[in-house]
Amino acid sequence: MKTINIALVPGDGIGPEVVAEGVKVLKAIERMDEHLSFSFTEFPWGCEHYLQEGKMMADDGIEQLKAFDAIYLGAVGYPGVPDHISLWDLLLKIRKEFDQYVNLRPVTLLDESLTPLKSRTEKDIDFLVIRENSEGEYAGAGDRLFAGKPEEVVLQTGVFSRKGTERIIRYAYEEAQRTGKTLTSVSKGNALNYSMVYWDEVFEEVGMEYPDVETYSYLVDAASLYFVNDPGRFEIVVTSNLFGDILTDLGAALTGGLGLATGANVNPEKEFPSMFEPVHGSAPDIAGKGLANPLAAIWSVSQMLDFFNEERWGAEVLEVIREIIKEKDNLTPDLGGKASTADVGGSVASMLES
Ligand code: GGG
Repeated sequence: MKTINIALVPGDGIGPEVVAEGVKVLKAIERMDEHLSFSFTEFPWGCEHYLQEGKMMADDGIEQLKAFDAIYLGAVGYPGVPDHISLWDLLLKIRKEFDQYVNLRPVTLLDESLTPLKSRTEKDIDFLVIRENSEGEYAGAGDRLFAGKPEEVVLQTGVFSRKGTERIIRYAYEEAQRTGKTLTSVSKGNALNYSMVYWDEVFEEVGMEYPDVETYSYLVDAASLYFVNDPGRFEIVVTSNLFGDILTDLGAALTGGLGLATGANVNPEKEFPSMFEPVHGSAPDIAGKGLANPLAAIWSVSQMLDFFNEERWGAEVLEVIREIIKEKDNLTPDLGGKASTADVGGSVASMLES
């Protein structure tokens, strides 16, 4: 029997509602697969914890999480707690402490009714963004000098180390080689004349080791335009932390919105737990109303299953999500339906079991 030990960090707002549906799906799989089980341990960390204790997670939170195979996170952020605190002291802290340097964000259209792009079908929008997830523009390096004075200066430094840049680009080449897909690097070397020139150099240098991989290189502004005008040209995209964060929200807009955008924060060496999460935030305006779309959180369960070499289940979960979208009669309001968060999660679980 294989057991995957999962730390649940439902977090804030709609986080607990969508995580509950992902757990429902995992429990359904457990009922069907006598060789696979999941253990769940919940941690009540997030903004409420911050308002009561003055911190987003326990002091030894990272130590506690180390014992798990995976972390399943809902959402972070809530009014009353500055966004940079909720992000840095929980989500980004976990990514950094566990060296989850690869962020896998699929941009995959599951049904053509979901895209605002005219005449685009599922085969036109189906690619993977591999986002650098440990440094770059989100390194947290900077300073605020002369605060409140007329000469105030604020610095936010992008950090592109040899190790960090090379390993994400190498990961992307490996993925392109394994799948036989093209690889596109997105950067901005014309304006960011240190960091992105370096990124482009490393992309070319590492590429020498993968002569069979077909590559393209675009500036981020051009790539944004192509995402909308000609998404079919992308198969695998590798890009920096900030560009990946922004481009994948654009990707979400092309494929049904944030209710369908998933992300895996991966430590490929499995030295530390990896973390699986919907890309969306805590959406406080709809929290507690049963309106949140749980499909992104359920899709992240599919990514989790893939990561633990349970690709058959990963693919089945994604297939059921696709079926539910195509059937249209069991969707949350963001996708034009009337179903509740729990209805949708329950349908995924029962369709898997049927
Ligand atoms: N579901 C996780 C969440 O709450 N994300 C909010 C967010 O702003 N994430 C930024 C990032 O992924 O870097």
